[in-house]
Amino acid sequence: MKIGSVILVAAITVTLLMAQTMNSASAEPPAKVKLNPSGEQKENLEQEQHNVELNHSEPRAIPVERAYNELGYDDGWELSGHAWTCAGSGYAVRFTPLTYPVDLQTARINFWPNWPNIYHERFAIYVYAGDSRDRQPGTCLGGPVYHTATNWYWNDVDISGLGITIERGDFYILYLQLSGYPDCEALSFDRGQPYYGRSWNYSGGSWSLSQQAYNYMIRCVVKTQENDIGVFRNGQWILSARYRFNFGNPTDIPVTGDWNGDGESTIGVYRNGQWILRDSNSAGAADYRFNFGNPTDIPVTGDWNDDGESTIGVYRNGQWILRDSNSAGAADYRFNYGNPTDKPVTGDWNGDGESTIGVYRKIYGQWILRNSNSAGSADYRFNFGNPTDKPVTGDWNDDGECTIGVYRNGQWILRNSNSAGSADYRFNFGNPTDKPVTGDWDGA
Ligand SMILES: [Ca+2]
Ligand SMILES: [Ca+2]
Ligand SMILES: [Ca+2]
Ligand SMILES: [Ca+2]
Repeated sequence: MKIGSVILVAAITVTLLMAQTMNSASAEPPAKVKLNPSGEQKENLEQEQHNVELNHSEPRAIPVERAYNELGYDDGWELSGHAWTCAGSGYAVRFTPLTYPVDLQTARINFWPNWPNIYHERFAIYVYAGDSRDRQPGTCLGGPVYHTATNWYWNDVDISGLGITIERGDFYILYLQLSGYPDCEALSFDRGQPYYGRSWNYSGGSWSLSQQAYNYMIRCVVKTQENDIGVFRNGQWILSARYRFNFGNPTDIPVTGDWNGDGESTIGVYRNGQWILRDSNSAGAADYRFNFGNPTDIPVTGDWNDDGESTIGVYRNGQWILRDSNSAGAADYRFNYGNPTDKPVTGDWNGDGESTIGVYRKIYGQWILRNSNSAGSADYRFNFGNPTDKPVTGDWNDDGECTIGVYRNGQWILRNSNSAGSADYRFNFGNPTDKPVTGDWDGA
Protein backbone atom coordinates (compact mmCIF):
# COMPACT_ATOMS: atom_id res chain seq x y z
CA MET A 1 0.00 0.00 0.00
CA LYS A 2 1.32 3.38 -0.98
CA ILE A 3 0.64 4.78 2.43
CA GLY A 4 3.43 2.86 4.08
CA SER A 5 6.11 4.20 1.83
CA VAL A 6 5.00 7.75 2.40
CA ILE A 7 5.40 7.26 6.09
CA LEU A 8 8.96 6.13 5.76
CA VAL A 9 9.75 9.19 3.71
CA ALA A 10 8.40 11.32 6.47
CA ALA A 11 11.12 9.89 8.68
CA ILE A 12 9.86 11.28 11.91
CA THR A 13 10.51 9.35 15.06
CA VAL A 14 7.77 6.95 14.37
CA THR A 15 7.13 3.56 15.74
CA LEU A 16 4.80 1.56 13.64
CA LEU A 17 2.24 -0.59 15.27
CA MET A 18 0.23 -3.02 13.32
CA ALA A 19 -3.08 -2.44 14.92
CA GLN A 20 -4.56 -0.84 17.92
CA THR A 21 -7.57 -1.77 19.88
CA MET A 22 -9.24 1.23 21.30
CA ASN A 23 -10.54 1.03 24.78
CA SER A 24 -12.85 3.93 24.74
CA ALA A 25 -14.05 5.40 27.95
CA SER A 26 -17.75 5.03 28.27
CA ALA A 27 -19.80 8.11 27.70
CA GLU A 28 -23.30 9.02 26.77
CA PRO A 29 -23.79 8.96 23.04
CA PRO A 30 -23.76 12.53 21.80
CA ALA A 31 -27.11 13.89 20.84
CA LYS A 32 -28.24 13.48 17.28
CA VAL A 33 -25.45 11.20 16.23
CA LYS A 34 -26.61 8.05 14.56
CA LEU A 35 -25.07 5.03 16.08
CA ASN A 36 -24.43 1.94 14.14
CA PRO A 37 -26.01 -1.20 15.59
CA SER A 38 -22.62 -2.82 15.42
CA GLY A 39 -21.08 0.10 17.24
CA GLU A 40 -19.68 -2.20 19.83
CA GLN A 41 -16.89 -2.92 17.46
CA LYS A 42 -14.09 -0.65 18.51
CA GLU A 43 -11.39 -1.60 16.16
CA ASN A 44 -9.68 1.31 14.57
CA LEU A 45 -9.13 0.39 11.01
CA GLU A 46 -6.22 2.50 10.05
CA GLN A 47 -4.00 1.10 7.43
CA GLU A 48 -0.99 1.87 9.57
CA GLN A 49 -1.06 2.85 13.15
CA HIS A 50 1.57 5.32 14.18
CA ASN A 51 2.87 5.84 17.60
CA VAL A 52 5.17 8.72 18.15
CA GLU A 53 7.05 9.48 21.32
CA LEU A 54 4.94 12.41 22.23
CA ASN A 55 6.35 15.10 24.40
CA HIS A 56 3.21 15.73 26.37
CA SER A 57 4.80 18.37 28.50
CA GLU A 58 5.38 20.62 25.54
CA PRO A 59 2.21 20.72 23.50
CA ARG A 60 2.14 23.19 20.69
CA ALA A 61 -0.57 25.63 21.46
CA ILE A 62 -0.28 28.28 18.78
CA PRO A 63 -2.66 27.71 15.89
CA VAL A 64 -1.18 27.75 12.45
CA GLU A 65 -2.16 30.96 10.72
CA ARG A 66 -4.05 30.13 7.58
CA ALA A 67 -6.15 31.84 5.01
CA TYR A 68 -8.27 34.55 6.43
CA ASN A 69 -10.40 33.31 9.29
CA GLU A 70 -9.59 29.69 8.69
CA LEU A 71 -8.92 27.77 11.87
CA GLY A 72 -6.81 24.68 11.54
CA TYR A 73 -3.99 22.80 13.21
CA ASP A 74 -2.71 20.44 10.57
CA ASP A 75 0.42 21.44 8.66
CA GLY A 76 -1.26 21.16 5.27
CA TRP A 77 0.72 18.09 4.23
CA GLU A 78 -1.29 14.90 3.94
CA LEU A 79 0.56 11.84 5.18
CA SER A 80 -2.12 9.20 5.01
CA GLY A 81 -5.74 8.52 5.78
CA HIS A 82 -7.93 6.90 8.40
CA ALA A 83 -11.21 5.12 8.07
CA TRP A 84 -13.40 3.27 10.52
CA THR A 85 -14.69 -0.19 9.86
CA CYS A 86 -18.27 0.69 10.57
CA ALA A 87 -20.69 3.49 9.92
CA GLY A 88 -21.55 5.79 12.81
CA SER A 89 -17.95 6.42 13.78
CA GLY A 90 -15.94 9.48 13.01
CA TYR A 91 -13.17 11.94 13.74
CA ALA A 92 -13.30 15.36 15.31
CA VAL A 93 -10.99 18.31 15.79
CA ARG A 94 -11.15 20.82 18.63
CA PHE A 95 -11.00 24.47 17.55
CA THR A 96 -10.10 27.54 19.57
CA PRO A 97 -11.19 30.80 17.92
CA LEU A 98 -8.66 33.62 17.96
CA THR A 99 -11.36 36.10 18.92
CA TYR A 100 -15.00 35.96 19.95
CA PRO A 101 -17.70 35.76 18.81
CA VAL A 102 -17.29 33.78 15.60
CA ASP A 103 -19.96 32.49 13.22
CA LEU A 104 -19.21 29.05 11.83
CA GLN A 105 -19.20 29.13 8.04
CA THR A 106 -17.49 26.16 6.44
CA ALA A 107 -16.15 22.83 7.61
CA ARG A 108 -13.18 21.73 5.53
CA ILE A 109 -12.51 18.01 5.39
CA ASN A 110 -9.45 16.47 3.72
CA PHE A 111 -9.93 13.04 2.13
CA TRP A 112 -7.04 10.78 1.27
CA PRO A 113 -7.34 9.97 -2.45
CA ASN A 114 -8.54 6.70 -3.92
CA TRP A 115 -8.58 4.72 -0.71
CA PRO A 116 -10.35 2.67 0.64
CA ASN A 117 -12.00 2.87 -2.75
CA ILE A 118 -12.15 5.24 -5.66
CA TYR A 119 -15.70 6.40 -5.01
CA HIS A 120 -17.08 9.19 -2.92
CA GLU A 121 -19.61 8.42 -0.22
CA ARG A 122 -21.94 10.59 1.75
CA PHE A 123 -20.89 11.69 5.23
CA ALA A 124 -22.23 13.98 7.92
CA ILE A 125 -20.85 16.95 9.84
CA TYR A 126 -21.82 17.76 13.42
CA VAL A 127 -20.69 20.61 15.65
CA TYR A 128 -20.12 20.19 19.39
CA ALA A 129 -19.45 22.66 22.14
CA GLY A 130 -16.32 22.54 24.25
CA ASP A 131 -18.36 22.62 27.44
CA SER A 132 -17.42 19.21 28.73
CA ARG A 133 -15.23 19.20 31.81
CA ASP A 134 -12.92 16.51 30.52
CA ARG A 135 -12.30 18.49 27.32
CA GLN A 136 -14.04 15.94 25.17
CA PRO A 137 -16.79 17.20 22.87
CA GLY A 138 -19.78 18.33 24.90
CA THR A 139 -23.18 19.56 23.86
CA CYS A 140 -24.15 18.95 20.26
CA LEU A 141 -24.70 22.40 18.75
CA GLY A 142 -25.84 21.34 15.31
CA GLY A 143 -25.95 18.78 12.57
CA PRO A 144 -26.14 16.65 10.68
CA VAL A 145 -25.11 18.45 7.55
CA TYR A 146 -24.92 15.80 4.85
CA HIS A 147 -22.39 16.06 2.10
CA THR A 148 -20.77 14.00 -0.60
CA ALA A 149 -17.29 14.97 -1.66
CA THR A 150 -16.64 15.96 -5.25
CA ASN A 151 -12.87 15.69 -5.19
CA TRP A 152 -9.98 14.36 -3.13
CA TYR A 153 -8.09 16.32 -0.49
CA TRP A 154 -9.93 19.43 0.75
CA ASN A 155 -13.70 19.50 0.53
CA ASP A 156 -15.78 22.40 1.78
CA VAL A 157 -19.02 21.75 3.59
CA ASP A 158 -21.24 24.78 4.12
CA ILE A 159 -22.35 24.71 7.74
CA SER A 160 -23.48 28.34 7.90
CA GLY A 161 -27.09 27.16 7.75
CA LEU A 162 -26.70 25.75 11.26
CA GLY A 163 -26.51 29.33 12.49
CA ILE A 164 -23.91 28.55 15.12
CA THR A 165 -22.12 31.42 16.86
CA ILE A 166 -19.37 30.60 19.34
CA GLU A 167 -19.29 33.19 22.11
CA ARG A 168 -16.58 31.63 24.23
CA GLY A 169 -14.49 28.53 24.60
CA ASP A 170 -13.73 25.81 22.11
CA PHE A 171 -15.86 23.95 19.64
CA TYR A 172 -15.49 20.68 17.75
CA ILE A 173 -16.30 19.59 14.25
CA LEU A 174 -17.10 15.93 13.83
CA TYR A 175 -16.77 14.16 10.51
CA LEU A 176 -19.05 11.13 10.76
CA GLN A 177 -18.84 8.13 8.49
CA LEU A 178 -22.26 7.08 7.23
CA SER A 179 -20.96 3.93 5.60
CA GLY A 180 -18.56 1.20 6.55
CA TYR A 181 -15.17 0.22 5.23
CA PRO A 182 -14.31 -0.02 2.39
CA ASP A 183 -17.27 1.93 1.05
CA CYS A 184 -16.30 5.12 2.82
CA GLU A 185 -13.93 8.03 2.61
CA ALA A 186 -10.67 8.18 4.52
CA LEU A 187 -9.85 11.27 6.54
CA SER A 188 -6.32 12.52 5.91
CA PHE A 189 -3.91 13.18 8.72
CA ASP A 190 -0.78 15.28 8.49
CA ARG A 191 2.96 14.84 8.93
CA GLY A 192 3.31 17.36 11.70
CA GLN A 193 3.66 17.04 15.40
CA PRO A 194 0.25 17.16 16.97
CA TYR A 195 -1.53 19.97 18.62
CA TYR A 196 -2.02 17.47 21.32
CA GLY A 197 -5.56 17.15 22.51
CA ARG A 198 -7.17 18.46 19.36
CA SER A 199 -7.73 15.25 17.38
CA TRP A 200 -10.53 13.04 18.69
CA ASN A 201 -12.03 9.70 17.79
CA TYR A 202 -15.70 8.93 17.95
CA SER A 203 -16.54 5.27 17.94
CA GLY A 204 -19.08 3.07 19.57
CA GLY A 205 -20.82 6.10 20.99
CA SER A 206 -17.72 7.19 22.86
CA TRP A 207 -15.13 9.88 22.47
CA SER A 208 -11.46 9.24 22.93
CA LEU A 209 -8.46 11.43 22.38
CA SER A 210 -6.28 10.35 19.52
CA GLN A 211 -3.00 9.04 20.85
CA GLN A 212 -1.30 9.46 17.55
CA ALA A 213 1.40 11.87 16.61
CA TYR A 214 -0.52 13.53 13.83
CA ASN A 215 -3.34 15.96 13.36
CA TYR A 216 -6.62 15.11 11.74
CA MET A 217 -7.12 17.30 8.71
CA ILE A 218 -10.34 19.07 9.53
CA ARG A 219 -10.49 22.86 9.45
CA CYS A 220 -13.15 25.45 10.00
CA VAL A 221 -13.72 28.77 8.29
CA VAL A 222 -15.28 31.28 10.62
CA LYS A 223 -16.63 34.78 10.28
CA THR A 224 -15.50 37.23 12.86
CA GLN A 225 -16.39 40.77 13.70
CA GLU A 226 -12.77 41.79 13.82
CA ASN A 227 -12.29 42.03 10.07
CA ASP A 228 -11.74 45.75 10.16
CA ILE A 229 -9.52 46.20 13.17
CA GLY A 230 -5.92 45.92 14.14
CA VAL A 231 -3.21 47.27 16.39
CA PHE A 232 0.11 49.05 15.99
CA ARG A 233 2.68 47.72 18.46
CA ASN A 234 6.09 49.39 18.49
CA GLY A 235 6.45 49.40 14.74
CA GLN A 236 4.60 46.14 14.17
CA TRP A 237 1.19 46.03 12.54
CA ILE A 238 -1.23 43.27 13.45
CA LEU A 239 -4.32 43.61 11.27
CA SER A 240 -7.21 41.27 12.05
CA ALA A 241 -5.99 37.67 12.00
CA ARG A 242 -4.55 38.14 8.57
CA TYR A 243 -1.59 40.49 8.49
CA ARG A 244 1.44 40.88 10.71
CA PHE A 245 4.43 42.89 9.55
CA ASN A 246 6.69 45.78 10.47
CA PHE A 247 6.34 49.27 9.08
CA GLY A 248 7.45 52.41 10.84
CA ASN A 249 9.20 53.17 14.10
CA PRO A 250 7.90 52.49 17.60
CA THR A 251 7.35 56.19 18.24
CA ASP A 252 5.46 56.84 14.99
CA ILE A 253 1.75 57.57 15.00
CA PRO A 254 -0.06 54.94 12.89
CA VAL A 255 -2.52 56.10 10.22
CA THR A 256 -4.72 54.09 7.86
CA GLY A 257 -6.72 54.79 4.74
CA ASP A 258 -7.39 53.81 1.16
CA TRP A 259 -4.65 56.00 -0.31
CA ASN A 260 -5.05 54.77 -3.90
CA GLY A 261 -8.81 54.24 -3.97
CA ASP A 262 -8.71 50.51 -4.75
CA GLY A 263 -11.12 49.70 -1.93
CA GLU A 264 -8.46 48.36 0.40
CA SER A 265 -7.35 50.30 3.43
CA THR A 266 -3.66 50.23 4.06
CA ILE A 267 -1.16 51.63 6.46
CA GLY A 268 1.15 54.48 7.12
CA VAL A 269 2.80 56.50 9.84
CA TYR A 270 3.00 60.13 10.84
CA ARG A 271 6.45 61.11 12.05
CA ASN A 272 6.95 64.66 13.27
CA GLY A 273 5.08 66.25 10.39
CA GLN A 274 6.11 63.69 7.80
CA TRP A 275 3.64 61.25 6.23
CA ILE A 276 5.03 57.86 5.19
CA LEU A 277 2.30 55.82 3.49
CA ARG A 278 2.12 52.46 1.79
CA ASP A 279 -0.50 50.95 -0.56
CA SER A 280 -0.07 47.39 0.69
CA ASN A 281 -0.55 45.76 4.04
CA SER A 282 2.96 44.40 4.21
CA ALA A 283 6.47 45.44 5.05
CA GLY A 284 8.24 47.38 2.35
CA ALA A 285 9.06 50.79 1.01
CA ALA A 286 6.77 53.78 1.29
CA ASP A 287 4.61 54.67 -1.71
CA TYR A 288 4.17 58.25 -0.47
CA ARG A 289 6.46 60.39 1.61
CA PHE A 290 5.83 64.08 2.14
CA ASN A 291 5.44 66.71 4.81
CA PHE A 292 2.11 68.07 5.97
CA GLY A 293 1.58 69.38 9.47
CA ASN A 294 3.67 70.10 12.54
CA PRO A 295 5.35 67.64 14.86
CA THR A 296 2.78 68.23 17.59
CA ASP A 297 -0.28 67.92 15.33
CA ILE A 298 -2.55 64.91 15.53
CA PRO A 299 -2.87 63.22 12.11
CA VAL A 300 -6.33 62.44 10.69
CA THR A 301 -7.37 60.65 7.50
CA GLY A 302 -10.53 60.33 5.47
CA ASP A 303 -12.12 60.66 2.06
CA TRP A 304 -13.05 64.32 2.47
CA ASN A 305 -14.30 64.77 -1.13
CA ASP A 306 -15.89 61.35 -1.80
CA ASP A 307 -13.59 60.44 -4.68
CA GLY A 308 -12.76 57.06 -3.17
CA GLU A 309 -9.29 58.02 -1.99
CA SER A 310 -8.45 58.63 1.62
CA THR A 311 -6.25 61.59 2.18
CA ILE A 312 -4.64 63.41 5.01
CA GLY A 313 -5.07 66.14 7.52
CA VAL A 314 -4.09 67.29 10.97
CA TYR A 315 -5.89 68.39 14.10
CA ARG A 316 -4.14 71.29 15.79
CA ASN A 317 -5.64 72.42 19.07
CA GLY A 318 -9.19 72.51 17.79
CA GLN A 319 -8.33 73.45 14.23
CA TRP A 320 -8.78 71.04 11.34
CA ILE A 321 -6.40 71.38 8.39
CA LEU A 322 -7.33 68.89 5.64
CA ARG A 323 -6.04 68.15 2.17
CA ASP A 324 -7.58 66.17 -0.73
CA SER A 325 -4.27 64.82 -2.03
CA ASN A 326 -1.60 62.64 -0.51
CA SER A 327 1.17 65.09 -1.11
CA ALA A 328 2.67 68.22 0.35
CA GLY A 329 0.76 71.38 -0.39
CA ALA A 330 -1.86 73.79 0.82
CA ALA A 331 -4.87 72.81 2.87
CA ASP A 332 -8.18 72.34 1.06
CA TYR A 333 -10.14 72.81 4.27
CA ARG A 334 -9.33 74.80 7.36
CA PHE A 335 -11.82 75.39 10.14
CA ASN A 336 -12.32 75.05 13.88
CA TYR A 337 -14.28 72.24 15.49
CA GLY A 338 -13.62 70.91 18.96
CA ASN A 339 -11.43 71.85 21.89
CA PRO A 340 -7.66 71.58 22.13
CA THR A 341 -7.92 68.66 24.55
CA ASP A 342 -10.41 66.69 22.42
CA LYS A 343 -9.33 63.66 20.47
CA PRO A 344 -10.21 63.99 16.77
CA VAL A 345 -12.18 61.21 15.04
CA THR A 346 -13.21 60.83 11.42
CA GLY A 347 -15.69 58.73 9.49
CA ASP A 348 -18.59 58.66 7.09
CA TRP A 349 -21.21 58.96 9.80
CA ASN A 350 -24.19 59.24 7.44
CA GLY A 351 -23.07 56.90 4.65
CA ASP A 352 -23.01 59.53 1.88
CA GLY A 353 -19.46 58.62 0.89
CA GLU A 354 -17.80 61.64 2.44
CA SER A 355 -15.68 61.26 5.53
CA THR A 356 -16.23 64.01 8.01
CA ILE A 357 -15.08 65.06 11.38
CA GLY A 358 -15.80 64.75 15.04
CA VAL A 359 -14.20 64.75 18.43
CA TYR A 360 -14.14 62.44 21.41
CA ARG A 361 -14.27 64.51 24.55
CA LYS A 362 -12.48 62.13 26.84
CA ILE A 363 -13.42 63.64 30.14
CA TYR A 364 -17.08 62.80 29.52
CA GLY A 365 -16.69 59.91 27.10
CA GLN A 366 -18.69 62.10 24.75
CA TRP A 367 -18.82 61.90 20.98
CA ILE A 368 -19.49 65.15 19.07
CA LEU A 369 -19.76 64.40 15.36
CA ARG A 370 -20.52 66.49 12.30
CA ASN A 371 -21.55 65.53 8.73
CA SER A 372 -19.69 68.38 7.02
CA ASN A 373 -16.05 69.34 6.91
CA SER A 374 -16.66 72.84 8.17
CA ALA A 375 -17.20 74.71 11.39
CA GLY A 376 -20.68 74.44 12.82
CA SER A 377 -22.85 72.61 15.27
CA ALA A 378 -22.75 68.91 15.97
CA ASP A 379 -25.06 66.51 14.13
CA TYR A 380 -24.56 63.86 16.81
CA ARG A 381 -23.77 64.25 20.47
CA PHE A 382 -23.89 61.30 22.84
CA ASN A 383 -21.86 59.40 25.40
CA PHE A 384 -20.13 56.11 24.74
CA GLY A 385 -16.97 55.05 26.54
CA ASN A 386 -14.84 56.08 29.48
CA PRO A 387 -12.29 58.88 29.89
CA THR A 388 -9.40 56.44 29.58
CA ASP A 389 -10.73 54.69 26.47
CA LYS A 390 -9.25 55.24 23.03
CA PRO A 391 -11.93 56.09 20.47
CA VAL A 392 -12.13 54.03 17.26
CA THR A 393 -14.39 54.32 14.22
CA GLY A 394 -15.35 51.99 11.39
CA ASP A 395 -18.16 50.42 9.43
CA TRP A 396 -18.41 47.34 11.62
CA ASN A 397 -21.51 45.89 9.97
CA ASP A 398 -20.77 46.88 6.36
CA ASP A 399 -23.91 48.96 5.96
CA GLY A 400 -21.97 51.94 4.61
CA GLU A 401 -22.17 53.99 7.79
CA CYS A 402 -19.15 54.50 9.92
CA THR A 403 -19.86 54.22 13.61
CA ILE A 404 -18.09 54.34 16.89
CA GLY A 405 -16.33 52.25 19.44
CA VAL A 406 -13.63 52.31 22.05
CA TYR A 407 -10.45 50.39 22.71
CA ARG A 408 -10.04 49.62 26.38
CA ASN A 409 -6.84 47.85 27.39
CA GLY A 410 -7.02 45.32 24.59
CA GLN A 411 -10.78 45.06 24.50
CA TRP A 412 -12.80 46.38 21.58
CA ILE A 413 -16.26 47.67 22.43
CA LEU A 414 -18.08 48.63 19.25
CA ARG A 415 -21.49 49.94 18.36
CA ASN A 416 -23.36 49.98 15.03
CA SER A 417 -25.14 53.29 15.65
CA ASN A 418 -23.88 56.77 16.28
CA SER A 419 -25.80 57.08 19.50
CA ALA A 420 -25.58 56.14 23.14
CA GLY A 421 -26.44 52.56 23.97
CA SER A 422 -25.01 49.14 24.52
CA ALA A 423 -22.16 47.58 22.55
CA ASP A 424 -22.90 45.41 19.54
CA TYR A 425 -19.48 43.77 19.67
CA ARG A 426 -17.12 43.15 22.51
CA PHE A 427 -13.97 41.13 22.05
CA ASN A 428 -10.28 41.14 22.86
CA PHE A 429 -7.64 41.88 20.28
CA GLY A 430 -4.31 43.45 21.17
CA ASN A 431 -2.48 44.49 24.30
CA PRO A 432 -3.32 47.36 26.63
CA THR A 433 -0.45 49.47 25.32
CA ASP A 434 -1.15 48.86 21.63
CA LYS A 435 -2.49 51.63 19.45
CA PRO A 436 -5.75 50.55 17.82
CA VAL A 437 -6.19 51.00 14.06
CA THR A 438 -9.19 50.38 11.81
CA GLY A 439 -9.71 49.89 8.10
CA ASP A 440 -11.07 47.63 5.41
CA TRP A 441 -7.88 45.60 5.03
CA ASP A 442 -9.08 43.26 2.32
CA GLY A 443 -11.60 45.45 0.54
CA ALA A 444 -14.31 42.90 1.27
CA1 LIG B 1 -5.90 51.09 -1.15
CA1 LIG C 1 -10.67 61.72 -1.35
CA1 LIG D 1 -20.55 61.43 5.31
CA1 LIG E 1 -22.00 50.57 9.85
